Amino acid sequence: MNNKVEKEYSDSDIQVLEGLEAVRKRPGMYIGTTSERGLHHLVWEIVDNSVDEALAGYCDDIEVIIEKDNSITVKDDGRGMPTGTNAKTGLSTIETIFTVLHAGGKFGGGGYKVSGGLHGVGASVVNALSDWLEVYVYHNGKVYFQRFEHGGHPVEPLKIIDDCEENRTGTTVKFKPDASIFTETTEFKYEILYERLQEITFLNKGLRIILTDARDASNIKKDEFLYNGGIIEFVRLLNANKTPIHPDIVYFEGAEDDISIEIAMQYNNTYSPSIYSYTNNIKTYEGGTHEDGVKRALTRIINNYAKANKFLKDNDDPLSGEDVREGLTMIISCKHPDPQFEGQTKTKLGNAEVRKIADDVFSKGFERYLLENPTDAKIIVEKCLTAARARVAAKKAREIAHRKGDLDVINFGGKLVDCKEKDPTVSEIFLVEGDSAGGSAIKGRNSMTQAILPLRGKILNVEKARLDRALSNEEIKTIITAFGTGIGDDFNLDKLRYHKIIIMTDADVDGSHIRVLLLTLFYRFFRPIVEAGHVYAAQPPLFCIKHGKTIKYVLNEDERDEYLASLKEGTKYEISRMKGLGEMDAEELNATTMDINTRVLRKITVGDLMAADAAFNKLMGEEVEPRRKFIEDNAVYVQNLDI
Ligand code: 28G
Repeated sequence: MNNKVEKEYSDSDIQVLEGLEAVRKRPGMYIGTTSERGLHHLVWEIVDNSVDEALAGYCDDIEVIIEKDNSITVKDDGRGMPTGTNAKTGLSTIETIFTVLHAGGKFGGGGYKVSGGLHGVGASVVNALSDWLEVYVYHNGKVYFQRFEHGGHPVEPLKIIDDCEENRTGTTVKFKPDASIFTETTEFKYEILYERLQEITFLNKGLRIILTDARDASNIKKDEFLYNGGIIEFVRLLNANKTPIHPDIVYFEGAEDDISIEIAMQYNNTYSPSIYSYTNNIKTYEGGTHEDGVKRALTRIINNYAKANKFLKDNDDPLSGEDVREGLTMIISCKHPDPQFEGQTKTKLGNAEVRKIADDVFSKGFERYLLENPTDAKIIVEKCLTAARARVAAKKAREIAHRKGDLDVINFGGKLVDCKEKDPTVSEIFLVEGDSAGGSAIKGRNSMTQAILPLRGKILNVEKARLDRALSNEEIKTIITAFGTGIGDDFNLDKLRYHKIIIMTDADVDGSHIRVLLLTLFYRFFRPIVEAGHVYAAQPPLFCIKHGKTIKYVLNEDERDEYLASLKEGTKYEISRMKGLGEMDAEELNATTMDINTRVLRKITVGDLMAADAAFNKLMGEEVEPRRKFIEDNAVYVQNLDI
């Protein structure tokens, strides 16, 4: 009997280490990627546990510190992790949480949990991917402590190392990511932490998070986030460089069973909606039942109000969903004890019961708001009516364009240099930044299969332009015509004329700008093309290495170093930094970025579009100049978008 117990013990011990080893072998499976994004994911895993403690109602202060050595400290003032023994593992609860896979993620016991998507894989994954990790728990007047090293191996069992004030409770976790796993970078970016921690505090009113960057002792950065207005203040920030058309930010909340819904909204004078929804603090990029419920109610309530108050006559067509969302900034936050995440990127809320709850909460509140605020109601309804008129006009314009030219490519200014091939599966179109790069691309292309569309200057910002104006923009018309799919109701993926659409822009600020604009255009008008995997980014190389008769192009510093290291000792070589696209001649451009045998393409994903869309509010002010300045000031941020 005793033997058996002992045997089970060592089995589970081995399992623990195998579990952590599995995480180290395939970190991507647990945190998605070991890039900069994955590195920051470690912080989210730990912070999520503090936020869960806040959601449970026991914690209101969280501190995140980037320490001098690029390690991270997270502190919370919750109840402190339980200090007892775990019956299943025979280890302390704390050691179990940090060494058993998933032990941190799936606690029973109700309450809301931050989980879903990549989140919730738990503290053990962070431990497995850390050089070292320390946990301090303050509880019953004692400080409990345990340290792990080299991917999660406990140095000693949990022990009491000190006394503390009788009433102090909380958890502190310190860790240093393992540089042998995070080979791209182990440097934390203040802006990335800032963005997400601010978002978390918006979504949890009253929660305070303090972020400190202590790496540079002569310049310690510190920000404190605390929003008693919660998502109302989130909407205020999103509308900060826009022009609201009514003074108040409208806010509703309600709950049924354990499911709560909060909505904050305000219309501005732009033409596209900025609606962001969350469930348990996770952004639901793909929407879902909470968003559907609110949207459905919004359309219904505005139509009812417009009819009852004679803005719409009996025979008029009702306002469409798009009409009532034009220029709407809205945050929807749902808290659910058992959220089901669906969709391509697991960011769509699936729980069917939420649709009605969201509809009820919003419609009751909004109906009352319209009745009590007739002046604002009139402004809002009139904006929706204008949107409807523009929609009808745009449809007519589209129909006329259709009939007139049957979408003949030659009709549009002749800027597109088409390929000879008509079979879309082997045809490619390059969207090239600038006329001079466009010229080289035309000379350097394979004219059988490669079409070139030079883009001059800035593509119209489709977020700010209403559909009818966007459709009269030359560059956009040319793109729509060239693709052949049509847009909106007419969209037909089968008519796509090129199965590879390749964005070719410089790796500088202007290039980033054009990429963001193009991705936004795709997000609005051509999402299925991206979903079907037809959109790519060309990757112009950064360096050219010549030795003997060989010319080797490499994309970045790492590849350069790797290639140089692979050369035979004593090999003489010349290395040069590549020029921008516009300065390459046709031959160079072909060899580096266009030739299907040597080029490197990166597939653009729906995730890239989402990132571009989310960045939009940040990147795009009203005027071109401040926008440009913002992008320059935030070049790092734009690069973080990975687009
Ligand atoms: C500082 C960085 C990260 C945490 C707690 C508090 C409790 C806890 C954490 O319990 C197992 C789950 C719920 C009972 C819960 C303490 C209940 C009573 C806790 C953190 C068993 C885990 N007392 N604070 N885990 N519970 N903070 N911060 O990790 O059902 S994790």
